[in-house]
Amino acid sequence: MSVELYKAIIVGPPNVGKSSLVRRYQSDEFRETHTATIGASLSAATFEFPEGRVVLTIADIGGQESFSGLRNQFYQGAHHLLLVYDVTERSTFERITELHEALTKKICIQREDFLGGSLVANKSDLIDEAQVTEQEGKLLADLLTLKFFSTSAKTGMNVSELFHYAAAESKRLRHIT
Ligand SMILES: Nc1nc2c(ncn2[C@@H]2O[C@H](COP(=O)(O)OP(=O)(O)OP(=O)(O)O)[C@@H](O)[C@H]2O)c(=O)[nH]1
Ligand SMILES: [Mg+2]
Repeated sequence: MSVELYKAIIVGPPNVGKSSLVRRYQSDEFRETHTATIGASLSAATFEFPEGRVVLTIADIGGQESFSGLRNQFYQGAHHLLLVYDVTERSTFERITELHEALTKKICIQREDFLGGSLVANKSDLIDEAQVTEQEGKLLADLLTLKFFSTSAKTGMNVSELFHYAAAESKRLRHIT
């Protein structure tokens, strides 16, 4: 059976819930406390497709990192970009466009590959505290040609769909030529 390897990077301002999304997907857990990710944290997830297995490396980049260092080694060779904001903090939504621009410039993908991407509106369980509407999120996703996901690491809403899409889209883009 064939095995294909891809890499997704999960980025966004501090405290938006990047590590929580990965934790929910990998171990179906949620923690109320925030422990800032220092540098990056790597994990891998396996997906079974009719054509074979896909192993997705997930690089969870600490929010501090993405605005100061933009250290190349974390971004190199990425196939899928997961851009996360917190719907209860409008300022995190407002950082997305510049972050998207900086990262797409920075990522050195192999020439035969394409970079896929998702825009992730996290903490969607906090409906009463929302400062960004779903419509605004979808509009921005269309503008940046990203797939939009409204997620909650707390309830698990759309979390497996998100990572499954990253794997499936990486595979699709690889085989497009
Ligand atoms: N209500 C709610 N809280 C969340 C959700 N996701 C994360 N949180 C909380 O938000 C805080 C930050 O979560 P983290 O996953 O550590 O955030 P991060 O984006 O990895 O932060 P950095 O590593 O500093 O960049 C924690 O207190 C989490 O419990 C969510 O979907 N809903
Ligand atoms: Mg983190």
